[in-house]
Amino acid sequence: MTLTPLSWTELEALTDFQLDPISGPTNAQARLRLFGQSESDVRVTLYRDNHAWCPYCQKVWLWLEEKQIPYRIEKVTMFCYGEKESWYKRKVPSGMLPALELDGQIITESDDILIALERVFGSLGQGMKDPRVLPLRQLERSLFRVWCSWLCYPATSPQQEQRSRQQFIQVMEKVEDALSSTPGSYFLEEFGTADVIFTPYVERMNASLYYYKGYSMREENPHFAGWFTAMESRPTYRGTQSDFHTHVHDLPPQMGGCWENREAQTRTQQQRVDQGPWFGLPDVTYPEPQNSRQEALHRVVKHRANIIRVNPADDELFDQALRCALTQMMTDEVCIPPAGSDFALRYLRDRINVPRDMSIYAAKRLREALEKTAALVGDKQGPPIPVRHRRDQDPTHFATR
Ligand SMILES: N[C@@H](CCC(=O)N[C@@H](CS)C(=O)NCC(=O)O)C(=O)O
Repeated sequence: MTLTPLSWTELEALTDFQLDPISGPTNAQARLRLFGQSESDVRVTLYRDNHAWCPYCQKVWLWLEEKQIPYRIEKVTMFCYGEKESWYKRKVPSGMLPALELDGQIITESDDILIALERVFGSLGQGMKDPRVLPLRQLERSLFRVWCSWLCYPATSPQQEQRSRQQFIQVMEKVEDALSSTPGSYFLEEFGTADVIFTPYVERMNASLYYYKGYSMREENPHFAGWFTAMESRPTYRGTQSDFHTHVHDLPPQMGGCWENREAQTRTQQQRVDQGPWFGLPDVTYPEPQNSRQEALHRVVKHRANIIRVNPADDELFDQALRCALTQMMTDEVCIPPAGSDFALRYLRDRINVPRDMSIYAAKRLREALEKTAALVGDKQGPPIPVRHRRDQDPTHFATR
């Protein structure tokens, strides 16, 4: 059956999604986290990026969530998305993130932040300076270096590309050895600091190597796959987890460029990340929650005015097209959008940011509905996603009006 798009009021009635940002599960929208304690117990403020993307912030975020330390969150703009807030530059002149205020004292550098937090609140499993954690921290940095030299520098020859790949795989074998040397899935006997330290960059490696190099880190490395699955069993990690699409398009401006190889596998995987199907990608393997559509709908309904305003298409045309996509997502019925709205729907499809806007499965549902609806009227892609900056995601377009 073909439907006319539901009205915003009708759409709103189809979602009862609710999230308590303060006391509910880990989420990117919170400005305060209490874990059952009172506001007067808060000793910590985390200054983090608006986009919930910064890997060093994710490390501290995950640690605070795992330890259930009450904290406030202040969000700051990263350079590649927009202007850095002047109040933050007065506090931290370099503008770098994360920073942490602990009992009124500002600390920068994510490792120093974790060490300072450990001193006050105790360590998460084995701590930053534990003799078993130190070599794992070094291994994480080695993996980071070989990842950067493979991904972020153009290969001058196919042989050099091959060498960089081999160097990455060799360090990855050490990660596999480390993970297989303990009985459980984590780096040490119990989940702890070492797992938190590895999380942000291996998540970004998994995404970027899949997309730019045709290499599926999660599918090629069984112990790493087991570790990832164990991480995904933790609601804390799920709340911070991003998807392939967000990472592969956020990384180039942050890293100064990501270089793809020319393999057919790479092309296929790029097509899949950019245009779907998004379900089944190795960015997530835990089962989809039942309310992912409701979550996506709730988030769009809440921010619809800004979403429509920043879209390059005419507001009225896009309003109707967007309601068509949401109608399709909620009813599974075909809803034909206005002619010429294909590029506008794909503009939004390409700019859903996980976990800033919504969780990973909600984003897959929304990307899918936008693409299916766009395909009914054409194959025009949205404007290309910039690679030198992401000012198309400038938070001032969303926050201040
Ligand atoms: N060594 C620092 C690195 C922090 C860092 O590189 N932060 C980046 C974001 S991932 C940053 O703040 N860049 C400035 C900006 O993008 O605004 C740490 O561990 O905290």
